[in-house]
Amino acid sequence: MDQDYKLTYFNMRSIAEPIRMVFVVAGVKFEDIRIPRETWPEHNKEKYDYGLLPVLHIGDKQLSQSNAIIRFLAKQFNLSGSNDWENAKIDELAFVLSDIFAEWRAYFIEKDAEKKAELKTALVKVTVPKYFNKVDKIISQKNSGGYLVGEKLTWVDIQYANYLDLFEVTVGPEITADYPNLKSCRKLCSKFRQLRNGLKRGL
Ligand SMILES: N[C@@H](CCC(=O)N[C@@H](CS)C(=O)NCC(=O)O)C(=O)O
Repeated sequence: MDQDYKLTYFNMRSIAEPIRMVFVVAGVKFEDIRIPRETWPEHNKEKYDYGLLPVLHIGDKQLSQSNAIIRFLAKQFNLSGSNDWENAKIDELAFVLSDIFAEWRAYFIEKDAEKKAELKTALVKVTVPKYFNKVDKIISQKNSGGYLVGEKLTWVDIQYANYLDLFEVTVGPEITADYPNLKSCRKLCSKFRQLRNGLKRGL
């Protein structure tokens, strides 16, 4: 019998979208529960272990923390690395993205126009190059058929496909312009829009 997966988050992409995409890529049905942000204050948060989303329910079990959820599902759906070393390199690249995401988030939620412009410059000119120059070089030196780690699609390809797109949409195309290998390594990208079209909307 199929598992009964329910993923609960807000009606946004953010940290839940790669998890949703893992389901879509794996062709596994899930219930995509989206709580309107404005109803969250009245919501019964106690039913979630830490009062935070996303949460994955499988029957009466629940799993919190987006990174734990995506790793668990990737393992279930054969979207992990082929050995411990590949899984460690996948984690390394995922943590790179988490570091960038933390600064992107500060930029994204900033309301003051002047501060926002400063955060954008720091993000595009300092933080992103610090990491992506290296990731771009790693990819250019490996002959992997276009995957970030190993020789098959893994969840970190899905993470990068999602976040590169999110950064471009919310910051501007300049944020990824200098990383051609990273961009071309978006193995999923030709199918990316199509995959996202399979999901509900929400930035
Ligand atoms: N490290 C956690 C972060 C979870 C988190 O902070 N979720 C936010 C949305 S992105 C949330 O539920 N906020 C609601 C609140 O703080 O009441 C993860 O990756 O799942």
